[in-house]
Order: sequence, then C-alpha cells, then structure tokens
Amino acid sequence: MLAVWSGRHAGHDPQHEVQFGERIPIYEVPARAEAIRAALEADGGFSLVGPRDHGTGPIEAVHDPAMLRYLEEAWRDWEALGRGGELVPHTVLHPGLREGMGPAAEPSTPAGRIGFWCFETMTPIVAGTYEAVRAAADVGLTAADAVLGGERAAYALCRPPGHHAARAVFGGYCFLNNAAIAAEHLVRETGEPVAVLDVDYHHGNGTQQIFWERGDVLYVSLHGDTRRAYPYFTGSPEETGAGRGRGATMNVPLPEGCSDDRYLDLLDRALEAVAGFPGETLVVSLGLDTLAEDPITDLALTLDVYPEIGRRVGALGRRTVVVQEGGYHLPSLGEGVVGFLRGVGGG
Ligand code: Q9C
Ligand code: ZN
Repeated sequence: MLAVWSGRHAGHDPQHEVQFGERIPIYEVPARAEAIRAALEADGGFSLVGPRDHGTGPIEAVHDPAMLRYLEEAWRDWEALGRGGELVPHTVLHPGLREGMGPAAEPSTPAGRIGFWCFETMTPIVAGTYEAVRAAADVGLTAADAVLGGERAAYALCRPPGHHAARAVFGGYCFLNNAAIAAEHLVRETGEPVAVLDVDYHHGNGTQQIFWERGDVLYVSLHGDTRRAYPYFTGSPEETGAGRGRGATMNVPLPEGCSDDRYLDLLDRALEAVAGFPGETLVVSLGLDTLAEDPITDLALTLDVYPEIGRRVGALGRRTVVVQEGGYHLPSLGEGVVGFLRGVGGG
C-alpha cells in the first residue's frame, strides 16, 4: 500500500498544552508520526513517498482563507513583538460574548487574533507550525491523488491531525482539516459523492461542521459520548445534518469502557450507513486513541481489534484514503496503524 509522509511535521513541536490552567507535557508530539513511520518501514508492505505541493486552492475550498492567512502570519507577528515560546489564546470568542450583536471583527494584535481563530488551549502555535500544517494537508491530498490514479487504498500519515478544525476555527491539536480537504478534493475531481468515516475516539466536530449542509459528503463518526468527552458541544446522535445535508451526518456515541465486541457491533451500524450512501470513494479519519492504553481516553479496545476494524472497512469495497488523526499511546501506535491498514488492504 502507498503511504504518504512528510518530515516537515517535525517543525510543529510545542512542549506544553494548557489543561485546567496547568501547563502539562503535550500529548500530540512528533514522536507519534515517527513511531508510525518506523512501523510502516519495518512491515515492508508499504511504499513511503513524499507529498506533492497542491498550493492553497484545495485548502481554501474547505477553510476560510482568512484563517489560513492567520496561520501563515501568526508566528511572525508574535515574534515581531519580541515574544517566543508557544502562542496559546487567553481570550476566546465565545458566542455568548456578542449574543444578539452580530459577528466580531478580527482583532489586529497576536493576542486578539489567536482567540478569534482558536477555540481552546491545547493547540499551541510555534515557529514550524505553518510549514507542518501545510505539509499535512498535502500529505492527505497526495494520498487522495493516488486513489484517483487507480490505487484501491492509500494512507496519509498526517501530523498534526485535522478533524477538530472547522471552516473558520481551529483547536484540538488540529489546524487544517486534512481529511475534509482530501474529501472535498475527491468530490471535485470525481464529480461523485464521497463518504467520510471517522473512527478517532473524539468527535470530528470540524469535519461535521464543514459538510453539515452537504448532501454529497456523508459524515459518519463513532466517538466517546460527548456528554462526557471532548469536544463536548457536538457529536450527539440527534445531529443529522441540515438543508441538502439532512440525513448525511451520523453520530454513534460510545460508552465508557467500550469493549472490542461492542465496538464492532456499533461499527457495523456505521458501515451500513456508508454502504447505503452513493459513490465509490471513502475517506477514513483513523485515530488510535480508542485503545484501552490511550492516556487521554476511556474505552477498552485491544490492539487485536484494529485488523478486524480495517477488514470490515475494506469489505465495503470502496476506494479508500486513510487519514491519520489522533492516538497517544506511543508504544502501540505503529502496530495499531499497520494492523488497521493490513485489514483494509485485505491481508
Ligand atoms: N485530558 C485528536 O485526537 N484534550 N485530538 C482533551 C485530555 C484534547 C484530541 C483533554 C483532545 C484533542 C485529534
Ligand atoms: Zn482523538
């Protein structure tokens, strides 16, 4: 299987996230991507290639161009103030602030701008962030191109991840929504509907928002029930899309301690929705943070289940782009990803 990867992810290397007012070591680290790459290389069944530069067009087809401009300028503007370290918001544009008063304008200072574009405190910007997020988008797009070129499946080792980034806001370790950018690229290139299946532990609020009113992109997600789990404010089963997108969003909440068997049962429901949706192309947002050992989540999946999840996804028989999202238990990441991909590929 073709696996697309870029070394430029390593420039996004913040040391901390801010959790409940405390600076703790960040979970979303460069070693994640290195562990996965090492496992792909050791396996021998993958050809690793670099990304092709797609420019800003496919990104701006999904994200507000002003947010992309912000990401490009953020670090330079921060440094121009004589600041360094890591750029994290202290004031965020909560909707209640301007209730009944219309939209806010983007502020002019770095402190104001980051709270206009970022929704939380776990997604710091550092010197190499912009280069890394552009590379991650290109990694996803290049894997999509492989599938457009006739490959049955391709893997995009994206880092940083993407599914929490919406059209005009970023957070949740994510800046650009790599899976949504790839899915939109596939819709435009094929002229056909595309399904997105999100198996990261967390609800892909960004992907859901981007395709909420789209009837030609299905979004199906299994995730820790957001009544207890991040990102808290999206992901309920009542959310099914709107307008032309009515019925093209499906959320399957998972209970705390969810076992392999229970997970596979619920997965089958999600896969039924994909099978009933037109089109031949599937994008999978793959997170390994469903694993029992993951340090930030609460399910009970074992490493043995990922090949079976992959096998059931592969059995849909669709051209499949697998995009890397989360997964924070470093010792298991490589085996989990390789197992899933081998399942998709039918071996
Ligand atoms: N105690 C992805 O997996 N932290 N993003 C939640 C942890 C943020 C995860 C609190 C989780 C974001 C792509
Ligand atoms: Zn996640």
